[in-house]
Amino acid sequence: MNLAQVLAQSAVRNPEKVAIDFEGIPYTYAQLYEGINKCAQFLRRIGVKKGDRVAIQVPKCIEFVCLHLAVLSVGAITLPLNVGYPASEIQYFLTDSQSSVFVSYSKGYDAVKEAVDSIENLKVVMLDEKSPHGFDALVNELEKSSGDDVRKYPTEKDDVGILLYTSGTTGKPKGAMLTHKNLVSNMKALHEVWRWSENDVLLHALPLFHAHGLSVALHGGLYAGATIVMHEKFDPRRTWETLESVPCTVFMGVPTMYYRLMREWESIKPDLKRMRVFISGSAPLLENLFYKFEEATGFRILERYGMTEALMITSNPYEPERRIPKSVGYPLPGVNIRIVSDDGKDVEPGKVGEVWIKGDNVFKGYWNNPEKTRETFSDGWLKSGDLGYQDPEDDLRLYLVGRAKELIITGGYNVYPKEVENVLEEHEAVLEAAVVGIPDEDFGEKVTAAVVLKEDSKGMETDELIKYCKSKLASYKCPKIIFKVDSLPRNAMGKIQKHILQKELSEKVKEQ
Ligand code: MLC
Repeated sequence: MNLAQVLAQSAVRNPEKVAIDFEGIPYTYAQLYEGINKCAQFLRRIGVKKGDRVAIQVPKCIEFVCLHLAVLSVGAITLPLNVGYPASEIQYFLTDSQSSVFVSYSKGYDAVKEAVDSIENLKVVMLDEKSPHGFDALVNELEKSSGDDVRKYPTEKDDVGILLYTSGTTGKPKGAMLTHKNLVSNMKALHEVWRWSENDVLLHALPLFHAHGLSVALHGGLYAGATIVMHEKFDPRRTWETLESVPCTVFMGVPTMYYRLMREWESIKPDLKRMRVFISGSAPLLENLFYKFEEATGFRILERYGMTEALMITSNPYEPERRIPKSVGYPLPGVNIRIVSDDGKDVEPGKVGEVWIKGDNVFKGYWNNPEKTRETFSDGWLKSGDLGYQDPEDDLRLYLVGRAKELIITGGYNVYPKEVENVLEEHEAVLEAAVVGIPDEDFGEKVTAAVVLKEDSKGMETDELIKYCKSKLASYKCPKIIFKVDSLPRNAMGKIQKHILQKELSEKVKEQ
């Protein structure tokens, strides 16, 4: 089983159809697969073998799609990276994953060059013209390639296809290994539940370096044989205009996108005559946004629940009248869930517990980290860290109510406070730091920090600390606000009381 091969069937069925329209440039399924095959041969030529990790840190572009599916088709593993990651994070991802190839672009490469150069046995492939080994070189290589047949490289269902780094409670991100079986089974389940068809036109405005934009949206659209209209960046006004003018049938976004779409609605009120479904995930969708959106557009947003380690887990039903706010619906075909108490026993239906997951969607484990993998599973069940309950009156419909672990979800990105606290505490002026999520209309939650500064640094401006964080962390992880405090609230055992701090900082934010 190979995801790239499964997707290639769409090219066989409908070669002349537009697969992806990237910023106004159309690529047919035949052209896309020619690109993938040529990239596959290029990868073989530079020595990429089965199981090798190929890290890709480039802005959203058609080359990313071709390279990613080429990596999979030669049995190697794609490691997609946010372009916002600074050098220190990139160095960690490349060394932890022992990647053999790093695909970059000149504008971004300068910022990470020093860190990347220090890594041995790493080939750098540049995706644009400014580098001596730049895009021209790659294109020349591709021109020379005869167009290799992707089906030549057999892959087993449990072979890893994608390595996605997720932030961790202890601070260091961990690489979640997603197998071809995970990717293909989940894609097929969503195809059925969301009634994808080749008549669909998906507006794709999500980043490609996460499960949502990559697996759910890109793979889903290609598997359906649909047309994907791709925008490099999300822009709410342009999204409405495109949904109307193309016209599109499917849109997927995180709640922040829906919030921003609503802010633009009144001034544009597009005609959504061909739209079929708006889907939301990666963060909780607030009830008032669900109703506001329905009132304005006539569409009930279909909310689903997923996580990197299990791809998509549950979904609201497709029938609009059965979509309800606050609930994430029912398990997808082939996915099983349990609601479990602290002692590992199933709770009664209706009672809150941790959501445990089993099925072909569940990942293989964390890269090179058997200990964390063991901690994450119990008897073959993935412990999600999310708290929820199933409604006994409604066929065990799932509701999520919180998290067992400290986690901030900001605009659909996960941030573990520990990672940010570690960075803050490495600063010479900081005695100690604590990070919490403060409710925010736009991002859902806003990363916010409290710091106790050392005696001789009390006069330091917090803006300087934010700037420092941005040099060490992707900007979405950095605190939007940092408060200087004299001490952090602690319990008798000395443990920081995050819920008290969260309340205190929320008040301070309101006062601002
Ligand atoms: C951008 N910024 C963010 C942010 N996105 N800060 C916090 N949280 C975010 N999500 C930073 C920018 O770097 C910038 O910082 C400042 O905030 C303002 O940026 P912006 O222009 O308003 O942001 P924009 O570029 O428009 O991005 C917003 C967004 C984006 C919502 C379009 O965040 C996004 O694409 N989110 C989707 C994330 C996603 O795909 N998650 C899926 C994970 S998979 P500065 O300091 O430079 O000004 C998963 C599984 C599942 O969770 O179930 O799906």
